[in-house]
Amino acid sequence: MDKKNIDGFAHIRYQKNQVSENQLIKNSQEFFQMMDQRRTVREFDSRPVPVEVMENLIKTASTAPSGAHKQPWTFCLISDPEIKRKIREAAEEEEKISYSGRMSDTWKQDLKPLGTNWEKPFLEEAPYLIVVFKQSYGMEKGEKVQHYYVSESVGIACGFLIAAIHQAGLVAVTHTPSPMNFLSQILERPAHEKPFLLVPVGYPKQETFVPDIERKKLNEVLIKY
Ligand code: IYR
Repeated sequence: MDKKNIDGFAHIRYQKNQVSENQLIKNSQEFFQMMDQRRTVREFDSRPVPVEVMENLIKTASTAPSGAHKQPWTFCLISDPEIKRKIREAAEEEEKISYSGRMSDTWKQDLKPLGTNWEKPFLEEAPYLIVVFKQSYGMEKGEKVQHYYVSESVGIACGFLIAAIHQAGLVAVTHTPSPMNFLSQILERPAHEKPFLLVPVGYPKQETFVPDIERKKLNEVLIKY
């Protein structure tokens, strides 16, 4: 029997091969080593990326678990230079205000090691921008549909997206200009969708540098009981 009825709803058999302890260790080590190579990169090469790759990355992000399986996300994929230009212009306008006043001195001090400022050339240089929207509620046939744990769900999908980008061989920067409502206007998104994250994606510039920063050690992030 591959199907089972629970409370009137179909459940299908799920099979995952039993993996040996040694294989578990090998798999988890290899995945960690691969992910540990990921770095946020803010400088992109102009080399184009096939749209099929971008679609695969977004398909992967959309496999994320979500509250009541409502999948409360929309991914806008932008390659149009004119739209990228508009996004850069609007983002820089907000960032200029943020860096010159909205952000506290402590915040700006904390960002010093990352070498960021209000200028965002990557918004035009990256071959693609992915703008992730969270859907506060759904709209189906003109009716409101309730969504649950929206930020958690979309946050997990973004984690999948960032991992998939790295695994494919590309780089990204998770950019959160604040406020981000200009993205709703430029991309003409409906009222139930709110901008969540802006992710420029592409090949890294031939010669690029990233901040010399370290990740916390396991004993700083793990408490075993
Ligand atoms: N949104 C600004 C500032 C910024 C904030 C944090 I927290 C960062 O980790 C990085 C940048 C910007 O993108 O420059």
